[in-house]
Amino acid sequence: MVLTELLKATTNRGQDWSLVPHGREIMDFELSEELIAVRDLAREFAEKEIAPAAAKDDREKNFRGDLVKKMGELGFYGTMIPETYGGNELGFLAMVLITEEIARAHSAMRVAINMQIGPALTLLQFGTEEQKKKFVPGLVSGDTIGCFAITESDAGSDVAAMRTTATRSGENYLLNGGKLWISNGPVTNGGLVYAYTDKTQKHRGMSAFFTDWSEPGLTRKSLETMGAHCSPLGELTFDNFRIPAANRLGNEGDGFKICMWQLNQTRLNCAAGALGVARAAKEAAVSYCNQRVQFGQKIGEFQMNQDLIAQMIAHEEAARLLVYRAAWLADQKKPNNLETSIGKYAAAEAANFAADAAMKILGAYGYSTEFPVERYYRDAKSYQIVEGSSNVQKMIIAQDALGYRKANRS
Ligand code: GRA
Repeated sequence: MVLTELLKATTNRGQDWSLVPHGREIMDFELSEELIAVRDLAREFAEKEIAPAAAKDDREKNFRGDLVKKMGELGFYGTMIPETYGGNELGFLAMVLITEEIARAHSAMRVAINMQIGPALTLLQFGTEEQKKKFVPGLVSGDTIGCFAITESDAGSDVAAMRTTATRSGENYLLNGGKLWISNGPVTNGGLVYAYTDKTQKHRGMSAFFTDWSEPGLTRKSLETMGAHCSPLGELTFDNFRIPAANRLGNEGDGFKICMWQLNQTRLNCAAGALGVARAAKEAAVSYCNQRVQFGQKIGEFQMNQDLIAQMIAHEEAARLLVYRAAWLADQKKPNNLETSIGKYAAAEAANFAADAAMKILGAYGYSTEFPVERYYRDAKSYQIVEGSSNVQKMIIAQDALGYRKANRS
């Protein structure tokens, strides 16, 4: 009775309440036709163009610049960017759907999306009109190979511990120091870099810059890692590396907040990538369970394997809902830092659970480098490390709950 009155009071549509059980807008878990079409396009591209070469590309550590360009032509980097700058404004949820499909085929190719959208979105949010016109379209089309340089040898989770400095010299800044573990570092020709313009100020002394990396004073070194082999990773060293003052984003001292804002967007891409790996590992495990016969029966009939499959699915589905919620909030322009951290944490853990479970189910075929599960296992690990480790996400979530520091600040 009370609820009936409440429903009547919260709607003025005058439905016949006896026939309409909910009587007002209900939560909607369906994707729109538009988003389904976006997802299907990305799936088709990933299955036809990325998946067939994934094992070879991983083994040979190929950087697939051709595929990076094709994804740009398809509009995959433009979903949060207005048409004026070459985008399509399909939204954050569209980005998440595309990213999951790409990562399901080959996780390393997902990184490429993040390297384009990270700088593009940050320029859009904090850049001048001139900076946006000059730099965003190239990132959206894939003509510019993007990156964002935050991490240093002694500054990983603790971003404010970075030591790179940017000293004003006439119409330029001179950068000194270095960045480590920078995705696309060896190949980028346009990205963000964060440095201290005033080291005495800690968080408030950091500034953000966009550079085409073409000036002298930059040394690049390629780095090797366990997974994500097709995503070139590098160390950048700056010796009086020049960046025009006109390329600074915001004011001097805005860098830390710009960086935190940027990480909140790019974390969502990582979360979506982790969903793709979780799904790929689960699909491999289910398919193998239905083929492999041991002790006279399909191994899917063993309850211990059913236990793993059920847990994989529950973790993956829960993470997907959380990631979709964060993306939906972003599309509604509502605060979503907390929800993004929850989604990123859940998806990274789901990917690792799934890769580990798939390895157990496939046994030697999982461990073998001739089959993809060992690649999922290696690539899944990255999601517990990049864009704020699982521990950083847990810290953000717990400290928000405990009232120590609010997650939704921007
Ligand atoms: O009081 P105030 O005015 O000085 O401001 C403080 C705070 O309000 C100040 O920063 C502000 N702030 C924010 N402002 C807006 C903090 N967070 C935000 C925010 N979200 N929005 C200092 O705040 P604090 O809380 O004292 O900062 P902290 O303790 O130094 O750091 C916080 C934290 C640990 C969360 C942060 O450093 C962090 O996120 N660390 C993780 C670093 C990370 O994610 N790195 C990723 C590197 S890039 C990468 O992994 C590439 C992967 C590529 C791929 O695979 O796609």
